[in-house]
Amino acid sequence: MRAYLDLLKDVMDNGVDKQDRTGTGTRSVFGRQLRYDLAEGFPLLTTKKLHIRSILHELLWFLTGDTNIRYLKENGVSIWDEWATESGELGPVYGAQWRRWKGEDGQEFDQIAALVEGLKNNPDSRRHIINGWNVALLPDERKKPWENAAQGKMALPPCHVLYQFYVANGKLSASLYIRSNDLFLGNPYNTASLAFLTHMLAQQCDLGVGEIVLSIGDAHIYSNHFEQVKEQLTRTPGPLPKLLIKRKPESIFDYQFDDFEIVDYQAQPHIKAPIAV
Ligand code: FFO
Repeated sequence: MRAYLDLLKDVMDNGVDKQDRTGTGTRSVFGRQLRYDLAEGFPLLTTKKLHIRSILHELLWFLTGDTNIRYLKENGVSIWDEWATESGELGPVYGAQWRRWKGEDGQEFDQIAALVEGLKNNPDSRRHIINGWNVALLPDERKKPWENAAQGKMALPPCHVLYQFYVANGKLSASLYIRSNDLFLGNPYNTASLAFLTHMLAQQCDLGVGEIVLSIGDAHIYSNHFEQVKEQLTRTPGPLPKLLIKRKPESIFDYQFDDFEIVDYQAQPHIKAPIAV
């Protein structure tokens, strides 16, 4: 977690002030990498309490292929509310691309099912990839997210664009390319989400867990998060919690919220910050 705090400091000290789509303004650097050895514990930020509920429900929702926020709302999760249409649609975002990528003749590709098959049957493959960047369905950046969604485009293009998995010495590692990363609010969620997914896939494939690697394109701090970042940089990270998965579900699609327990999460108080839309 030290590396995350170092990155925040790097951006504050060396970043360039830039305008952005949301009109908020950011300070940003380009091209950074963070890595976590999952053997050292579950990479949940300890210098600010995170809302694990939101992270886990979001991941389970992606895995169902759903792109309407109804499921999230039913479970008290509001992190996608701002981008959806009035009926809760986000257009063909993550879930749709992961589970139902449409080929030319309308054929649908389930990238997650194919990934699990590949990891089980051909672990040494260098093609264990999940890609969210479906060029045909990218939104028009001049329009609002919900306007794009209403027209069948993605409300937002994927931030976590490309996942690659790697098996060696009986352990599963994951690498994720994030084109644009809101370091104060998004990054801790994205890190934990990738760690959850890696643990789930490893369990399904009877593998141990290795490392997760996050490669970030535009790594930025929104200008209305500067004070919160300064507060966070005064804090010292504590020991990482552990993840307990209480049973082995039939498939990667059968995990439920209550299957997961985070043990010994000792975090410092939450720090509130506004989300840029
Ligand atoms: N938009 C921005 N500006 N930043 C992001 O990281 C993202 N996301 C997706 C899509 N849009 C984004 C949404 N992810 C919060 C955290 C992650 C989000 C959206 C919102 C957030 O407000 N977190 C609060 C607590 C809210 C809660 O969990 O109920 C917090 O951590 O303090 C990137 O994936």
